[in-house]
Amino acid sequence: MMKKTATALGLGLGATSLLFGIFHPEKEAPLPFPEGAEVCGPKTTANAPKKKVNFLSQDADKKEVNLTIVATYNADNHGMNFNGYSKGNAGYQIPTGWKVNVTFENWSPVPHSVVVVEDRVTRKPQMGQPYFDGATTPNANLATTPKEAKFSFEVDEPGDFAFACGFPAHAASGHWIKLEVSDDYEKAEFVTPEK
Ligand SMILES: [Cu+2]
Repeated sequence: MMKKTATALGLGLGATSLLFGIFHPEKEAPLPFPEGAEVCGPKTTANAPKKKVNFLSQDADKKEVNLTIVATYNADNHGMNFNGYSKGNAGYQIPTGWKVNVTFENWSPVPHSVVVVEDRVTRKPQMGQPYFDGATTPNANLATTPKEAKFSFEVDEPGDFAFACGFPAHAASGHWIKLEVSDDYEKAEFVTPEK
């Protein structure tokens, strides 16, 4: 517990900056603090996204789902996260045969991208080509992806896949979330450890 004195607060913030300086690979980049946020402790402020995003909307009759996938949504995994999650600890479940429209955003000055691969590929240093036709931001493996990109693809086969960052070694460092495709799902869902 931090004492509520100016000195203790100053020391606490100093120590926090020092930690970020050492462990945060994007220390050149401004952290995604929400504007006007009160600094009341490093954990909450560092992990707060700069704005709330709707990660999923769908039309079950049309068998179509719209996803918003944000790289560096918050400070999780040193910014190497999608929608605040990393290492496959959250992800999308989508019924087989649906059309998937992705809006990708990168909120970090560090290059990131997204490409759909089989989940085991996330352990490799390079992601290679997308598993489904068109399921990638442009030039994902060269990390020249723009700040915002849209793409669509069809999940025409069930299986365990991943939305992975194509920047070399990022996926192996945990920059991926799950994409599970199954005939058993009746609708699409964004599943997190909290629900
Ligand atoms: Cu990345």
